[in-house]
Amino acid sequence: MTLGPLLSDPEQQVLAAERTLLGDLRASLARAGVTEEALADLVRSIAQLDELFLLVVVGEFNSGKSAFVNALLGRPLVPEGVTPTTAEITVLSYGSTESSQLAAERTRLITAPVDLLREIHVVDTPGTNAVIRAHEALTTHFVPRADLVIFVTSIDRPFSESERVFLERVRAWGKNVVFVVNKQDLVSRPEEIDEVRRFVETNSEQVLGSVPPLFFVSARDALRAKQGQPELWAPSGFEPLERFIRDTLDDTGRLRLKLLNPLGVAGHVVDVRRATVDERLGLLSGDFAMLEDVERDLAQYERDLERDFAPRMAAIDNVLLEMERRGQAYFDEMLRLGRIADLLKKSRVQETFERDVVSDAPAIVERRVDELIDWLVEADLRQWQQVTGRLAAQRAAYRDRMVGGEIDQFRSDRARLMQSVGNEAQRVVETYDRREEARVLAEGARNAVAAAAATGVGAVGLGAIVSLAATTVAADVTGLAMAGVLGAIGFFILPAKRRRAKLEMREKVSAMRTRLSAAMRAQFEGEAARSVQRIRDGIAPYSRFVRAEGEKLRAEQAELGRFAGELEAMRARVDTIVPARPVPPGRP
Ligand SMILES: Nc1nc2c(ncn2[C@@H]2O[C@H](COP(=O)(O)OP(=O)(O)OP(=O)(O)O)[C@@H](O)[C@H]2O)c(=O)[nH]1
Ligand SMILES: [Mg+2]
Repeated sequence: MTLGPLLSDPEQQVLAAERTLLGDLRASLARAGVTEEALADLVRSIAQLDELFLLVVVGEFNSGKSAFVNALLGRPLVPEGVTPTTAEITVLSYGSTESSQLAAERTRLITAPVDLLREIHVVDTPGTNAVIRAHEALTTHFVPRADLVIFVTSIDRPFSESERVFLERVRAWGKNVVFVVNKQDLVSRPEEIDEVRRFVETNSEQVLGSVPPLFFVSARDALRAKQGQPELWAPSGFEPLERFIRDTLDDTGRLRLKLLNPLGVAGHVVDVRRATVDERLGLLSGDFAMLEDVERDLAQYERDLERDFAPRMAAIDNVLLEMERRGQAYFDEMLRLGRIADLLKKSRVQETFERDVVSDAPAIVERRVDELIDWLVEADLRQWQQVTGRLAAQRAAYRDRMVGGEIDQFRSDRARLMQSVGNEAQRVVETYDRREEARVLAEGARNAVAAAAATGVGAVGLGAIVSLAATTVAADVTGLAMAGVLGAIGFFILPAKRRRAKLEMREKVSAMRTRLSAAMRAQFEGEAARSVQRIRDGIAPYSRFVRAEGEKLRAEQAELGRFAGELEAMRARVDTIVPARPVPPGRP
Protein backbone atom coordinates (compact mmCIF):
# COMPACT_ATOMS: atom_id res chain seq x y z
CA MET A 1 0.00 0.00 0.00
CA THR A 2 1.57 3.26 -0.96
CA LEU A 3 0.32 6.09 1.14
CA GLY A 4 -0.41 9.53 -0.15
CA PRO A 5 -3.02 9.82 -2.87
CA LEU A 6 -5.55 7.66 -1.03
CA LEU A 7 -5.40 9.67 2.17
CA SER A 8 -7.79 12.23 3.62
CA ASP A 9 -6.54 15.73 4.43
CA PRO A 10 -5.93 15.16 8.15
CA GLU A 11 -4.18 11.89 7.31
CA GLN A 12 -2.02 13.70 4.77
CA GLN A 13 -1.13 16.27 7.41
CA VAL A 14 -0.13 13.66 9.99
CA LEU A 15 1.94 11.87 7.38
CA ALA A 16 3.70 15.13 6.42
CA ALA A 17 4.29 16.09 10.05
CA GLU A 18 5.63 12.62 10.80
CA ARG A 19 7.99 12.74 7.85
CA THR A 20 9.29 16.13 8.98
CA LEU A 21 9.77 14.94 12.57
CA LEU A 22 11.56 11.77 11.49
CA GLY A 23 13.70 13.74 9.05
CA ASP A 24 14.65 16.22 11.79
CA LEU A 25 15.49 13.37 14.15
CA ARG A 26 17.63 11.72 11.54
CA ALA A 27 19.50 14.98 10.81
CA SER A 28 20.00 15.65 14.50
CA LEU A 29 21.38 12.17 15.16
CA ALA A 30 23.69 12.46 12.15
CA ARG A 31 24.95 15.82 13.41
CA ALA A 32 25.62 14.25 16.80
CA GLY A 33 27.88 11.75 15.06
CA VAL A 34 25.62 8.69 14.96
CA THR A 35 26.93 6.53 12.14
CA GLU A 36 25.06 5.91 8.89
CA GLU A 37 24.98 2.28 9.85
CA ALA A 38 23.24 2.93 13.15
CA LEU A 39 20.76 5.19 11.36
CA ALA A 40 19.96 2.60 8.69
CA ASP A 41 16.88 1.24 10.45
CA LEU A 42 15.44 4.70 10.94
CA VAL A 43 16.15 5.71 7.34
CA ARG A 44 14.56 2.47 6.09
CA SER A 45 11.48 2.94 8.20
CA ILE A 46 11.01 6.46 6.86
CA ALA A 47 11.31 5.16 3.30
CA GLN A 48 8.90 2.38 4.17
CA LEU A 49 6.13 4.88 4.73
CA ASP A 50 5.79 4.69 0.96
CA GLU A 51 6.02 0.94 0.66
CA LEU A 52 3.59 -1.93 0.84
CA PHE A 53 2.50 -3.11 4.27
CA LEU A 54 4.81 -5.77 5.73
CA LEU A 55 3.34 -8.56 7.81
CA VAL A 56 6.32 -10.38 9.24
CA VAL A 57 6.07 -13.90 10.66
CA VAL A 58 8.68 -14.70 13.32
CA GLY A 59 9.27 -17.36 15.93
CA GLU A 60 11.48 -20.21 16.98
CA PHE A 61 12.58 -22.69 14.33
CA ASN A 62 10.13 -25.53 13.71
CA SER A 63 7.22 -23.65 15.29
CA GLY A 64 5.43 -23.75 11.95
CA LYS A 65 5.97 -20.26 10.54
CA SER A 66 6.24 -21.47 6.99
CA ALA A 67 3.25 -23.73 7.48
CA PHE A 68 1.37 -20.71 8.81
CA VAL A 69 2.28 -18.63 5.75
CA ASN A 70 1.17 -21.44 3.43
CA ALA A 71 -2.10 -21.79 5.31
CA LEU A 72 -2.75 -18.05 5.27
CA LEU A 73 -2.16 -17.85 1.53
CA GLY A 74 -3.87 -21.17 0.81
CA ARG A 75 -0.97 -22.69 -1.13
CA PRO A 76 2.26 -24.53 -0.28
CA LEU A 77 4.45 -21.60 -1.37
CA VAL A 78 7.32 -22.00 1.12
CA PRO A 79 9.01 -25.23 2.18
CA GLU A 80 8.32 -26.74 5.58
CA GLY A 81 10.44 -29.24 7.45
CA VAL A 82 11.42 -30.59 10.85
CA THR A 83 15.01 -29.38 10.70
CA PRO A 84 15.81 -25.65 10.51
CA THR A 85 14.28 -25.09 7.09
CA THR A 86 13.82 -21.47 6.10
CA ALA A 87 17.26 -20.00 5.53
CA GLU A 88 16.30 -16.75 3.79
CA ILE A 89 14.09 -13.78 4.45
CA THR A 90 11.24 -14.70 2.12
CA VAL A 91 9.04 -11.86 0.92
CA LEU A 92 5.76 -12.95 -0.65
CA SER A 93 4.03 -10.44 -2.90
CA TYR A 94 1.31 -10.43 -5.51
CA GLY A 95 1.99 -11.73 -9.00
CA SER A 96 -0.24 -13.12 -11.71
CA THR A 97 1.82 -16.31 -11.69
CA GLU A 98 3.82 -18.15 -9.08
CA SER A 99 7.53 -17.41 -9.15
CA SER A 100 10.47 -17.66 -6.81
CA GLN A 101 13.82 -15.95 -7.13
CA LEU A 102 16.74 -14.83 -5.01
CA ALA A 103 16.41 -11.02 -4.86
CA ALA A 104 19.48 -10.25 -2.82
CA GLU A 105 21.81 -12.14 -0.58
CA ARG A 106 19.63 -14.19 1.73
CA THR A 107 16.44 -12.57 0.52
CA ARG A 108 13.98 -14.51 -1.64
CA LEU A 109 11.09 -12.99 -3.52
CA ILE A 110 8.06 -15.18 -4.15
CA THR A 111 5.04 -14.07 -6.12
CA ALA A 112 1.65 -15.74 -6.23
CA PRO A 113 -1.82 -14.81 -7.47
CA VAL A 114 -3.30 -14.46 -3.98
CA ASP A 115 -5.59 -11.48 -3.35
CA LEU A 116 -4.35 -10.80 0.18
CA LEU A 117 -0.94 -10.07 -1.34
CA ARG A 118 -2.36 -7.14 -3.31
CA GLU A 119 -2.66 -5.19 -0.06
CA ILE A 120 0.19 -6.51 2.03
CA HIS A 121 3.50 -8.28 1.77
CA VAL A 122 3.87 -11.38 3.89
CA VAL A 123 7.37 -12.20 5.09
CA ASP A 124 8.48 -15.66 6.21
CA THR A 125 11.69 -15.55 8.26
CA PRO A 126 14.34 -18.02 9.39
CA GLY A 127 13.65 -19.40 12.87
CA THR A 128 15.27 -18.13 16.02
CA ASN A 129 17.08 -20.39 18.45
CA ALA A 130 18.17 -22.74 15.67
CA VAL A 131 21.67 -24.18 15.77
CA ILE A 132 22.33 -22.04 12.74
CA ARG A 133 22.96 -18.71 14.45
CA ALA A 134 23.00 -16.74 11.21
CA HIS A 135 19.30 -17.49 10.84
CA GLU A 136 18.41 -15.64 13.98
CA ALA A 137 20.61 -12.69 13.04
CA LEU A 138 18.84 -12.38 9.68
CA THR A 139 15.46 -12.27 11.35
CA THR A 140 16.58 -9.93 14.11
CA HIS A 141 17.79 -7.47 11.50
CA PHE A 142 14.56 -7.68 9.62
CA VAL A 143 12.27 -7.04 12.59
CA PRO A 144 12.54 -3.21 12.50
CA ARG A 145 10.92 -3.26 9.06
CA ALA A 146 7.77 -5.06 10.15
CA ASP A 147 4.51 -3.12 10.23
CA LEU A 148 2.92 -5.98 12.11
CA VAL A 149 4.66 -8.95 13.71
CA ILE A 150 3.05 -12.37 13.90
CA PHE A 151 4.79 -14.31 16.61
CA VAL A 152 4.35 -18.05 16.06
CA THR A 153 5.00 -20.44 18.91
CA SER A 154 4.31 -24.18 19.00
CA ILE A 155 1.85 -25.65 21.46
CA ASP A 156 4.27 -28.44 22.41
CA ARG A 157 6.82 -25.94 23.76
CA PRO A 158 4.98 -22.62 24.09
CA PHE A 159 6.83 -19.46 25.04
CA SER A 160 10.30 -20.82 25.61
CA GLU A 161 13.04 -18.76 27.27
CA SER A 162 14.64 -17.93 23.94
CA GLU A 163 11.24 -16.76 22.68
CA ARG A 164 10.96 -14.42 25.63
CA VAL A 165 14.35 -12.92 24.84
CA PHE A 166 13.44 -12.51 21.19
CA LEU A 167 10.07 -10.99 22.02
CA GLU A 168 11.80 -8.39 24.17
CA ARG A 169 13.82 -7.32 21.14
CA VAL A 170 10.66 -7.10 19.06
CA ARG A 171 9.10 -4.98 21.75
CA ALA A 172 12.07 -2.64 21.91
CA TRP A 173 11.33 -1.65 18.32
CA GLY A 174 7.82 -0.66 19.34
CA LYS A 175 6.16 -3.33 17.21
CA ASN A 176 2.56 -4.39 17.29
CA VAL A 177 2.51 -8.12 17.93
CA VAL A 178 -0.06 -10.84 17.32
CA PHE A 179 0.53 -14.12 19.11
CA VAL A 180 -0.22 -17.39 17.34
CA VAL A 181 0.03 -20.75 19.12
CA ASN A 182 0.36 -23.30 16.34
CA LYS A 183 -0.11 -27.07 16.09
CA GLN A 184 -3.14 -27.11 18.37
CA ASP A 185 -4.08 -30.37 16.61
CA LEU A 186 -1.35 -32.00 18.72
CA VAL A 187 -3.46 -31.69 21.89
CA SER A 188 -6.96 -33.03 22.15
CA ARG A 189 -8.07 -32.02 25.64
CA PRO A 190 -9.51 -28.46 25.95
CA GLU A 191 -8.02 -28.10 29.46
CA GLU A 192 -4.57 -28.40 27.97
CA ILE A 193 -5.32 -25.56 25.57
CA ASP A 194 -6.61 -23.43 28.46
CA GLU A 195 -3.48 -24.14 30.41
CA VAL A 196 -1.26 -23.08 27.53
CA ARG A 197 -3.39 -19.99 26.99
CA ARG A 198 -2.95 -18.87 30.60
CA PHE A 199 0.75 -19.58 30.42
CA VAL A 200 1.26 -17.60 27.20
CA GLU A 201 -0.94 -14.73 28.36
CA THR A 202 0.91 -14.32 31.64
CA ASN A 203 4.32 -14.46 30.04
CA SER A 204 3.61 -12.29 27.04
CA GLU A 205 2.00 -9.70 29.28
CA GLN A 206 5.15 -9.61 31.37
CA VAL A 207 7.25 -8.89 28.31
CA LEU A 208 4.89 -6.69 26.32
CA GLY A 209 3.11 -4.91 29.13
CA SER A 210 -0.28 -6.06 27.88
CA VAL A 211 -1.83 -9.24 26.58
CA PRO A 212 -1.49 -9.27 22.79
CA PRO A 213 -4.20 -10.72 20.54
CA LEU A 214 -3.75 -14.49 20.90
CA PHE A 215 -4.90 -17.25 18.53
CA PHE A 216 -4.74 -21.01 18.72
CA VAL A 217 -4.49 -22.60 15.28
CA SER A 218 -3.46 -25.62 13.35
CA ALA A 219 -1.72 -24.38 10.26
CA ARG A 220 -1.55 -27.88 8.90
CA ASP A 221 -5.34 -28.35 9.12
CA ALA A 222 -6.03 -24.87 7.77
CA LEU A 223 -4.04 -25.52 4.61
CA ARG A 224 -5.65 -28.91 4.15
CA ALA A 225 -9.07 -27.30 4.61
CA LYS A 226 -8.30 -24.75 1.91
CA GLN A 227 -7.10 -27.54 -0.36
CA GLY A 228 -10.21 -29.74 -0.33
CA GLN A 229 -10.86 -30.92 3.21
CA PRO A 230 -13.37 -28.25 4.36
CA GLU A 231 -14.27 -30.25 7.47
CA LEU A 232 -10.86 -29.28 8.90
CA TRP A 233 -11.54 -25.51 8.61
CA ALA A 234 -13.46 -25.01 11.83
CA PRO A 235 -11.12 -27.04 14.06
CA SER A 236 -8.08 -25.30 12.45
CA GLY A 237 -8.91 -22.13 14.41
CA PHE A 238 -8.05 -20.05 11.34
CA GLU A 239 -11.45 -18.44 10.91
CA PRO A 240 -11.16 -15.97 13.84
CA LEU A 241 -7.53 -15.30 13.01
CA GLU A 242 -8.26 -14.44 9.38
CA ARG A 243 -11.18 -12.28 10.46
CA PHE A 244 -8.90 -10.44 12.84
CA ILE A 245 -6.29 -9.91 10.15
CA ARG A 246 -8.94 -8.71 7.67
CA ASP A 247 -10.35 -6.26 10.21
CA THR A 248 -7.07 -5.02 11.59
CA LEU A 249 -5.50 -4.70 8.19
CA ASP A 250 -8.28 -2.88 6.39
CA ASP A 251 -7.30 0.46 4.85
CA THR A 252 -7.30 2.46 8.07
CA GLY A 253 -5.81 -0.37 10.09
CA ARG A 254 -2.88 -0.65 7.72
CA LEU A 255 -2.48 3.11 7.62
CA ARG A 256 -2.42 3.22 11.40
CA LEU A 257 0.24 0.52 11.70
CA LYS A 258 2.25 2.03 8.86
CA LEU A 259 2.27 5.41 10.56
CA LEU A 260 3.11 3.89 13.92
CA ASN A 261 5.91 1.68 12.68
CA PRO A 262 8.54 4.39 12.00
CA LEU A 263 7.59 6.06 15.28
CA GLY A 264 8.35 2.82 17.09
CA VAL A 265 11.65 2.44 15.25
CA ALA A 266 12.54 6.09 15.93
CA GLY A 267 11.65 5.65 19.60
CA HIS A 268 14.00 2.71 19.81
CA VAL A 269 16.81 4.55 18.04
CA VAL A 270 16.32 7.48 20.45
CA ASP A 271 16.35 5.11 23.44
CA VAL A 272 19.57 3.48 22.31
CA ARG A 273 21.21 6.83 21.68
CA ARG A 274 20.05 8.17 25.03
CA ALA A 275 21.60 5.18 26.73
CA THR A 276 24.87 5.86 24.89
CA VAL A 277 24.80 9.55 25.85
CA ASP A 278 23.98 8.73 29.48
CA GLU A 279 26.76 6.20 29.60
CA ARG A 280 29.27 8.70 28.17
CA LEU A 281 28.13 11.37 30.59
CA GLY A 282 28.64 8.82 33.33
CA LEU A 283 32.23 8.31 32.22
CA LEU A 284 32.76 12.05 31.97
CA SER A 285 31.34 12.69 35.41
CA GLY A 286 34.10 10.47 36.77
CA ASP A 287 36.56 12.59 34.80
CA PHE A 288 34.93 15.79 36.03
CA ALA A 289 35.26 14.62 39.61
CA MET A 290 38.91 13.74 39.05
CA LEU A 291 39.68 17.12 37.44
CA GLU A 292 37.91 18.85 40.30
CA ASP A 293 40.10 16.90 42.70
CA VAL A 294 43.15 18.09 40.80
CA GLU A 295 41.89 21.68 40.96
CA ARG A 296 41.30 21.30 44.69
CA ASP A 297 44.78 19.83 45.08
CA LEU A 298 46.22 22.82 43.27
CA ALA A 299 44.29 25.33 45.35
CA GLN A 300 45.43 23.54 48.50
CA TYR A 301 48.97 23.49 47.14
CA GLU A 302 48.83 27.26 46.60
CA ARG A 303 47.51 27.78 50.13
CA ASP A 304 50.18 25.50 51.60
CA LEU A 305 52.92 27.35 49.75
CA GLU A 306 51.62 30.67 50.95
CA ARG A 307 51.32 29.41 54.52
CA ASP A 308 54.79 27.90 54.63
CA PHE A 309 56.39 30.85 52.89
CA ALA A 310 55.55 33.31 55.65
CA PRO A 311 57.59 31.67 58.47
CA ARG A 312 60.47 31.05 56.07
CA MET A 313 60.51 34.70 55.07
CA ALA A 314 60.21 35.71 58.74
CA ALA A 315 63.32 33.64 59.48
CA ILE A 316 65.24 35.59 56.86
CA ASP A 317 63.87 38.83 58.23
CA ASN A 318 64.96 37.82 61.70
CA VAL A 319 68.55 37.46 60.62
CA LEU A 320 68.51 41.10 59.58
CA LEU A 321 66.73 42.20 62.75
CA GLU A 322 69.31 40.36 64.79
CA MET A 323 72.01 42.15 62.91
CA GLU A 324 70.37 45.50 63.55
CA ARG A 325 70.11 44.72 67.25
CA ARG A 326 73.81 43.92 67.31
CA GLY A 327 74.46 47.18 65.48
CA GLN A 328 72.57 49.21 68.08
CA ALA A 329 74.57 47.57 70.86
CA TYR A 330 77.78 48.15 68.94
CA PHE A 331 77.17 51.87 68.53
CA ASP A 332 76.23 52.19 72.19
CA GLU A 333 79.41 50.48 73.12
CA MET A 334 81.70 52.11 70.56
CA LEU A 335 80.66 55.74 70.34
CA ARG A 336 81.87 56.64 73.74
CA LEU A 337 84.67 58.94 74.78
CA GLY A 338 86.41 56.07 76.44
CA ARG A 339 86.76 54.36 73.04
CA ILE A 340 88.12 57.45 71.33
CA ALA A 341 91.40 55.74 70.72
CA ASP A 342 89.67 52.90 68.88
CA LEU A 343 87.45 55.32 67.03
CA LEU A 344 90.46 57.08 65.69
CA LYS A 345 91.63 53.85 64.01
CA LYS A 346 89.42 53.57 61.01
CA SER A 347 90.44 50.05 60.08
CA ARG A 348 89.84 48.85 63.60
CA VAL A 349 86.28 50.22 63.59
CA GLN A 350 85.59 48.49 60.33
CA GLU A 351 87.07 45.25 61.53
CA THR A 352 85.09 45.10 64.76
CA PHE A 353 81.88 46.19 63.08
CA GLU A 354 82.21 43.42 60.54
CA ARG A 355 83.06 40.85 63.11
CA ASP A 356 80.50 41.79 65.78
CA VAL A 357 77.61 43.25 63.82
CA VAL A 358 77.56 41.94 60.29
CA SER A 359 78.99 38.63 61.39
CA ASP A 360 77.54 35.64 59.48
CA ALA A 361 74.26 37.38 58.55
CA PRO A 362 74.86 37.32 54.75
CA ALA A 363 75.78 33.64 54.85
CA ILE A 364 72.71 32.76 56.90
CA VAL A 365 70.43 34.75 54.60
CA GLU A 366 71.88 32.93 51.64
CA ARG A 367 71.39 29.55 53.32
CA ARG A 368 67.79 30.35 54.19
CA VAL A 369 67.10 31.37 50.61
CA ASP A 370 68.61 28.08 49.41
CA GLU A 371 66.41 26.15 51.81
CA LEU A 372 63.36 28.01 50.58
CA ILE A 373 64.25 27.05 47.04
CA ASP A 374 64.70 23.37 47.89
CA TRP A 375 61.39 23.39 49.69
CA LEU A 376 59.62 24.88 46.67
CA VAL A 377 61.19 22.35 44.32
CA GLU A 378 60.11 19.45 46.56
CA ALA A 379 56.57 20.79 46.79
CA ASP A 380 56.40 21.14 43.01
CA LEU A 381 57.54 17.55 42.49
CA ARG A 382 55.09 16.24 45.08
CA GLN A 383 52.31 18.04 43.24
CA TRP A 384 53.23 16.37 39.97
CA GLN A 385 53.31 13.01 41.70
CA GLN A 386 49.84 13.62 43.05
CA VAL A 387 48.43 14.53 39.65
CA THR A 388 50.08 11.50 38.09
CA GLY A 389 48.55 9.31 40.77
CA ARG A 390 45.09 10.69 40.17
CA LEU A 391 45.35 10.27 36.40
CA ALA A 392 46.57 6.70 36.82
CA ALA A 393 43.74 5.85 39.24
CA GLN A 394 41.17 7.26 36.83
CA ARG A 395 42.61 5.26 33.96
CA ALA A 396 42.57 2.10 36.05
CA ALA A 397 38.93 2.65 37.04
CA TYR A 398 38.12 3.26 33.38
CA ARG A 399 39.86 0.07 32.29
CA ASP A 400 37.82 -1.90 34.82
CA ARG A 401 34.63 -0.46 33.44
CA MET A 402 35.76 -1.08 29.88
CA VAL A 403 35.62 -4.86 30.19
CA GLY A 404 33.19 -6.07 27.58
CA GLY A 405 32.34 -2.57 26.37
CA GLU A 406 32.63 -1.74 22.71
CA ILE A 407 35.13 0.87 21.64
CA ASP A 408 33.66 3.81 19.78
CA GLN A 409 35.13 7.11 18.64
CA PHE A 410 34.32 8.84 21.91
CA ARG A 411 35.87 6.12 24.02
CA SER A 412 38.99 5.94 21.92
CA ASP A 413 39.42 9.74 21.84
CA ARG A 414 39.03 9.86 25.57
CA ALA A 415 41.34 6.92 26.18
CA ARG A 416 43.97 8.42 23.89
CA LEU A 417 43.89 11.79 25.68
CA MET A 418 44.02 10.21 29.10
CA GLN A 419 46.92 8.13 27.94
CA SER A 420 48.93 11.01 26.53
CA VAL A 421 48.23 13.39 29.42
CA GLY A 422 48.97 10.62 31.91
CA ASN A 423 52.17 9.72 30.10
CA GLU A 424 53.27 13.34 30.06
CA ALA A 425 52.71 13.74 33.81
CA GLN A 426 54.50 10.44 34.39
CA ARG A 427 57.39 11.63 32.27
CA VAL A 428 57.66 14.89 34.25
CA VAL A 429 57.80 12.90 37.49
CA GLU A 430 60.29 10.36 36.20
CA THR A 431 62.66 12.89 34.68
CA TYR A 432 62.25 15.47 37.45
CA ASP A 433 65.70 16.97 38.02
CA ARG A 434 65.68 18.57 41.46
CA ARG A 435 69.15 20.02 41.02
CA GLU A 436 68.35 21.66 37.73
CA GLU A 437 65.00 23.00 38.96
CA ALA A 438 66.73 24.41 42.05
CA ARG A 439 69.48 25.93 39.92
CA VAL A 440 66.97 27.77 37.75
CA LEU A 441 65.07 28.94 40.80
CA ALA A 442 68.27 30.03 42.60
CA GLU A 443 69.23 32.15 39.65
CA GLY A 444 65.92 33.92 39.88
CA ALA A 445 66.26 34.37 43.64
CA ARG A 446 69.79 35.72 43.33
CA ASN A 447 68.56 38.23 40.78
CA ALA A 448 65.81 39.25 43.15
CA VAL A 449 68.24 39.74 46.00
CA ALA A 450 70.59 41.64 43.74
CA ALA A 451 67.71 43.86 42.69
CA ALA A 452 66.94 44.56 46.33
CA ALA A 453 70.60 45.43 46.87
CA ALA A 454 70.85 47.65 43.83
CA THR A 455 70.01 50.75 45.88
CA GLY A 456 72.69 50.01 48.39
CA VAL A 457 71.97 46.98 50.47
CA GLY A 458 71.49 43.30 49.80
CA ALA A 459 72.41 40.05 51.37
CA VAL A 460 75.62 39.86 49.40
CA GLY A 461 76.77 43.47 49.64
CA LEU A 462 75.45 43.82 53.14
CA GLY A 463 78.68 43.68 55.10
CA ALA A 464 80.52 46.14 52.93
CA ILE A 465 77.76 48.70 52.90
CA VAL A 466 77.05 48.75 56.61
CA SER A 467 80.79 48.86 57.32
CA LEU A 468 80.95 51.91 55.15
CA ALA A 469 78.39 53.59 57.36
CA ALA A 470 80.48 52.78 60.40
CA THR A 471 83.66 54.13 58.93
CA THR A 472 81.86 57.31 57.98
CA VAL A 473 81.14 57.76 61.63
CA ALA A 474 84.76 57.10 62.42
CA ALA A 475 85.95 59.60 59.82
CA ASP A 476 83.68 62.27 61.21
CA VAL A 477 85.02 61.69 64.64
CA THR A 478 88.57 61.83 63.32
CA GLY A 479 87.87 65.13 61.56
CA LEU A 480 86.48 66.66 64.74
CA ALA A 481 89.39 65.44 66.79
CA MET A 482 91.75 67.12 64.37
CA ALA A 483 89.88 70.36 64.81
CA GLY A 484 90.89 70.29 68.42
CA VAL A 485 87.52 70.22 69.97
CA LEU A 486 88.11 67.01 71.76
CA GLY A 487 86.55 68.27 74.96
CA ALA A 488 83.21 68.89 73.32
CA ILE A 489 83.10 65.46 71.69
CA GLY A 490 82.32 63.57 74.82
CA PHE A 491 79.56 65.85 75.96
CA PHE A 492 77.83 66.96 72.80
CA ILE A 493 79.10 65.48 69.62
CA LEU A 494 79.47 61.81 70.46
CA PRO A 495 75.94 61.32 71.85
CA ALA A 496 74.56 63.10 68.81
CA LYS A 497 76.75 60.99 66.52
CA ARG A 498 75.64 57.85 68.35
CA ARG A 499 71.98 58.74 67.92
CA ARG A 500 72.52 59.46 64.26
CA ALA A 501 74.44 56.28 63.65
CA LYS A 502 71.83 54.16 65.40
CA LEU A 503 69.03 55.86 63.51
CA GLU A 504 70.82 55.47 60.23
CA MET A 505 71.48 51.82 60.93
CA ARG A 506 67.83 51.27 61.76
CA GLU A 507 66.63 53.05 58.65
CA LYS A 508 69.05 51.22 56.39
CA VAL A 509 68.27 47.80 57.76
CA SER A 510 64.56 48.53 57.73
CA ALA A 511 64.67 49.68 54.09
CA MET A 512 66.70 46.62 53.22
CA ARG A 513 64.24 44.30 54.98
CA THR A 514 61.33 45.84 53.11
CA ARG A 515 63.01 45.62 49.74
CA LEU A 516 64.35 42.13 50.28
CA SER A 517 61.02 40.86 51.51
CA ALA A 518 59.15 42.42 48.58
CA ALA A 519 61.63 41.07 46.07
CA MET A 520 61.61 37.60 47.61
CA ARG A 521 57.83 37.53 47.74
CA ALA A 522 57.47 38.65 44.13
CA GLN A 523 60.01 36.04 43.07
CA PHE A 524 58.39 33.33 45.14
CA GLU A 525 54.86 34.09 44.03
CA GLY A 526 56.00 34.06 40.41
CA GLU A 527 57.59 30.65 40.90
CA ALA A 528 54.58 29.20 42.70
CA ALA A 529 52.23 30.46 39.99
CA ARG A 530 54.51 29.02 37.32
CA SER A 531 54.53 25.65 39.04
CA VAL A 532 50.72 25.55 39.25
CA GLN A 533 50.33 26.78 35.69
CA ARG A 534 52.65 24.11 34.36
CA ILE A 535 50.50 21.41 35.95
CA ARG A 536 47.32 22.99 34.62
CA ASP A 537 48.83 23.21 31.15
CA GLY A 538 49.82 19.56 31.43
CA ILE A 539 46.26 18.36 31.93
CA ALA A 540 44.68 21.10 29.80
CA PRO A 541 44.05 18.96 26.68
CA TYR A 542 42.23 16.44 28.82
CA SER A 543 40.13 18.93 30.75
CA ARG A 544 39.30 20.76 27.52
CA PHE A 545 38.04 17.47 26.08
CA VAL A 546 36.00 16.68 29.19
CA ARG A 547 34.44 20.14 29.24
CA ALA A 548 33.69 20.28 25.51
CA GLU A 549 32.31 16.74 25.31
CA GLY A 550 30.29 17.26 28.47
CA GLU A 551 28.66 20.35 27.02
CA LYS A 552 27.97 18.63 23.73
CA LEU A 553 26.51 15.56 25.41
CA ARG A 554 24.29 17.53 27.74
CA ALA A 555 22.93 19.48 24.79
CA GLU A 556 22.31 16.22 22.97
CA GLN A 557 20.65 14.73 26.02
CA ALA A 558 18.22 17.64 26.12
CA GLU A 559 17.56 17.35 22.39
CA LEU A 560 16.90 13.61 22.63
CA GLY A 561 14.48 14.28 25.47
CA ARG A 562 12.65 16.74 23.23
CA PHE A 563 12.50 14.20 20.40
CA ALA A 564 11.20 11.49 22.71
CA GLY A 565 8.41 13.87 23.74
CA GLU A 566 7.61 14.78 20.14
CA LEU A 567 7.50 11.12 19.07
CA GLU A 568 5.08 10.46 21.91
CA ALA A 569 2.93 13.40 20.82
CA MET A 570 3.01 12.16 17.22
CA ARG A 571 1.83 8.72 18.34
CA ALA A 572 -1.05 10.39 20.14
CA ARG A 573 -1.84 12.35 16.99
CA VAL A 574 -1.91 9.16 14.89
CA ASP A 575 -4.22 7.71 17.52
CA THR A 576 -6.64 10.58 17.12
CA ILE A 577 -6.64 10.61 13.33
CA VAL A 578 -6.63 6.84 12.86
CA PRO A 579 -7.98 5.37 16.09
CA ALA A 580 -7.21 1.80 17.01
CA ARG A 581 -9.96 -0.68 16.34
CA PRO A 582 -10.97 -2.17 19.67
CA VAL A 583 -8.64 -5.15 20.00
CA PRO A 584 -10.56 -8.37 20.48
CA PRO A 585 -9.85 -9.87 23.87
CA GLY A 586 -7.29 -12.63 24.24
CA ARG A 587 -10.08 -15.14 23.63
CA PRO A 588 -11.29 -14.44 20.10
N1 LIG B 1 1.00 -31.28 13.75
C1 LIG B 1 1.29 -30.15 13.17
N2 LIG B 1 2.50 -29.99 12.60
C2 LIG B 1 2.76 -28.83 12.00
C3 LIG B 1 1.84 -27.76 11.99
N3 LIG B 1 2.42 -26.72 11.34
C4 LIG B 1 3.65 -27.12 10.99
N4 LIG B 1 3.88 -28.38 11.38
C5 LIG B 1 5.10 -29.17 11.21
O1 LIG B 1 6.12 -28.59 11.97
C6 LIG B 1 7.37 -28.69 11.28
C7 LIG B 1 7.97 -27.32 11.12
O2 LIG B 1 7.17 -26.54 10.27
P1 LIG B 1 7.77 -25.30 9.51
O3 LIG B 1 6.62 -24.54 8.92
O4 LIG B 1 8.85 -25.70 8.59
O5 LIG B 1 8.37 -24.55 10.70
P2 LIG B 1 9.18 -23.18 10.65
O6 LIG B 1 8.82 -22.42 11.85
O7 LIG B 1 9.02 -22.49 9.35
O8 LIG B 1 10.66 -23.72 10.81
P3 LIG B 1 12.02 -23.04 10.32
O9 LIG B 1 11.84 -22.53 8.95
O10 LIG B 1 13.01 -24.10 10.42
O11 LIG B 1 12.28 -21.93 11.28
C8 LIG B 1 7.06 -29.32 9.95
O12 LIG B 1 7.34 -30.69 10.00
C9 LIG B 1 5.58 -29.09 9.78
O13 LIG B 1 4.99 -30.12 9.00
C10 LIG B 1 0.59 -27.96 12.58
O14 LIG B 1 -0.29 -27.12 12.60
N5 LIG B 1 0.35 -29.17 13.16
MG1 LIG C 1 10.24 -22.00 7.88
